[in-house]
Amino acid sequence: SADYNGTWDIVSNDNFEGYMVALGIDFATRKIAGVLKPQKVIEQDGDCFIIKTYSTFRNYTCSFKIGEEYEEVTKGLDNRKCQTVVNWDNGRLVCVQRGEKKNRGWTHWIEEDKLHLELRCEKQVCKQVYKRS
Ligand code: RET
Repeated sequence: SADYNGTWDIVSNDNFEGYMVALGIDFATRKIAGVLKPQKVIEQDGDCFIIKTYSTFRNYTCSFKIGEEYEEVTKGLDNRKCQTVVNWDNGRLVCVQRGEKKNRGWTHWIEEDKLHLELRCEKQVCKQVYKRS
């Protein structure tokens, strides 16, 4: 299926504010985070992933193996603990982050050499698109 490896630069970021509000991120942090142009560096080795989100303000790394639930601490985001699992769905990476927040998770997919990311929390959906760096 899809090859996620590479460095990806954000080109659009729709409703990141709504997503951050749903996570309970404070006003000052949201104002800073809302204007960032994050970059993703993805290292994929079969079913093992390391996904790094870099920005001038804060970075976030997660690493996982498909189908293996792990405890994720969303350090520097909303600082919660989630029971997280990522599965394949027709080339898409579908993540469920079980914890205090309902309907929390994300989906990554590649379409026409663009990396798409949908971030979900409660009733909010943030949609980001990245191009190859
Ligand atoms: C930043 C800056 C500080 C505030 C917030 C951030 C959001 C990061 C997010 C990362 C998502 C990563 C994913 C990785 C996939 O494996 C940019 C670190 C809120 C939402 C989905």
